[in-house]
Amino acid sequence: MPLDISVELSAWQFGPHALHPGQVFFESPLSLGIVNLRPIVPGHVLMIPKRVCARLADLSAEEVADLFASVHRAAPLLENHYNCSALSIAVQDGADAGQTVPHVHVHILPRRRGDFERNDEVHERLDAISADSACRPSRSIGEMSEEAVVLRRLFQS
Ligand code: AMW
Repeated sequence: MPLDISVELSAWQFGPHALHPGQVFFESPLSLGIVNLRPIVPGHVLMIPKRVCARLADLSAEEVADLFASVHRAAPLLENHYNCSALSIAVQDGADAGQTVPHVHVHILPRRRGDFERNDEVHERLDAISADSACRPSRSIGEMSEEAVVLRRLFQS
């Protein structure tokens, strides 16, 4: 009998959420790149430290360096893959700044001219993530895994 993809166990957590292995598209010594449950734009992904840690200041210097080196590596690959001209790279560090998952995460969003009516709307959309979840339903593991398979290939060349 085939294994139900949705119940496969993962070694990794994103805050309180167990990650499905199919969500991970990038791995470095201390960081992971994961596809997003509810992306705001196509290619909106998250870079996270492997260790569950709520705030940026809680990370070690090695974890910060590895995390941002991972963002630096992924950013141009994503911009090119999504045929975009820019990126929004954002950290909501703490609940009062809009952080909804208590695990440091760097949002990477491929951007293009005119993708939002007002450019700063992207920040409002990031802030509205939990409120938005009713009208922007969570993606299936199958859909996220398909995206991750494609993104993994970007790092192979
Ligand atoms: W925050 O408002 O904490 O800056 O952003 C949380 C991000 O995490 C959102 O982009 C949301 O869609 C995403 N997210 C929440 N739960 C999961 C999950 N289990 N897997 C992947 N992404 C998730």
